Amino acid sequence: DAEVAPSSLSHKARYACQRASPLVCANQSLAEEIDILRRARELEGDAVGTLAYERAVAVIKAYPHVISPSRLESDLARISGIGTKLQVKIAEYLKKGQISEAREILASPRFRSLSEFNTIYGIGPVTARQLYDNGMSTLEHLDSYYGIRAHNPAIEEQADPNIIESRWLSIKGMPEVTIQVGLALRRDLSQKIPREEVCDMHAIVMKGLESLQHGCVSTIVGGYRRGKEESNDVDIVISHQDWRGGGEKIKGLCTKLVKHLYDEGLVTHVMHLSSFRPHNALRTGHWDSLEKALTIFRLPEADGKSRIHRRLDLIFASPEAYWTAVTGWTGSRMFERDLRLWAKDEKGYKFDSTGITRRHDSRLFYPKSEQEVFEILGLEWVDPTLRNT
Ligand code: DGT
Ligand code: MG
Repeated sequence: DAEVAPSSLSHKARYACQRASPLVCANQSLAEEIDILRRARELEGDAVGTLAYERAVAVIKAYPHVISPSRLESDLARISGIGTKLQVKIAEYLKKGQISEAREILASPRFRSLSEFNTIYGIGPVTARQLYDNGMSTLEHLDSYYGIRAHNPAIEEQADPNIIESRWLSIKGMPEVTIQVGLALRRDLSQKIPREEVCDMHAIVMKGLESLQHGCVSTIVGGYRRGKEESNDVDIVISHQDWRGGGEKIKGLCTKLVKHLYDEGLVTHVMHLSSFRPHNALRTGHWDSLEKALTIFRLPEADGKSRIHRRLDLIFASPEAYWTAVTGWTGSRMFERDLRLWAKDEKGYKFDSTGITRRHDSRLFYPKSEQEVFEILGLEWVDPTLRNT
């Protein structure tokens, strides 16, 4: 057996946030095969099917033994989330080493196009289907539809600092501009980011931040924190070390940092920039929201070689929301979903990246560490590297 889970975390637990899900599991290729079935449902907009297969993949990712036909029958089949239909598919996999439905999906022209479209920044399943249903099947079709030429400096570079304000405004609420940038930069953005480059990006961002505001703290979250060797983007949660008054030092800093990085030529595009949402019924009087910037970033040239564009997400939290933001942005998506469900259905709390609220008396909690987030929610600690559910 490949991995041994800490004894307190049972693979049979109902919620993904109670289980240990390593990056590479004991049944990795089976999990990947079933993930193809999930992908197909996701791309077709079948929310129920997507969730069912996502849960199935999550159960398999936490299952600590190599699955055999007898284990399937005597053990795995008894775990909630593995229904009869899925047992048949797993049995087929154990017999033939593949699932015929997965092979059919991979061979389907529609699936191929939707998958490829969905790799473009700004194109989700709904847009992908709309484009395909309008007769487009290749990225070249999308290029001509969105007016992307082979070389399009206006989109590839936002070279003129004077246009940044208008460019920000025009991008906000204009998904087609995001898609244009996504298409123009796809050769860069489709390449995965090695851990070392994630660290270089983080260091340079924090250097810029220190010049604007002394004493900020940060954590690289997302897949990087879960131990992934290569990431699709870089996600950084930022706050201030001062527990009292730190919130004031963080307010507005997101926009300032993005402008600074833009002026330095590091941020090339700003895809989305949001500030605090002041109203939150459950969290009045609490600085309850996060500032967020979704950007395209490029490291400075090294040894005369230019670097490629990367996606960089910056999330600013007040000190009291820092650890819930770190927890909420570490992922995986399934882990986060079950964390919210667990908090709500089992504990009577509302959990999200902006904080923890007890529902019956609206009491707010300000965890001072990520361990404390788990303690408040009544959960065993799950190391980030075991949240790959
Ligand atoms: P990748 O694809 O290598 O970047 O993998 P991840 O796991 O880093 O995926 P990513 O970057 O899409 O998301 C990181 C985590 O942050 C994920 O668990 C979901 C969460 N997340 C993403 N977008 C949002 C958002 O808009 N709001 C909140 N609260 N969480 C988000
Ligand atoms: Mg990420």
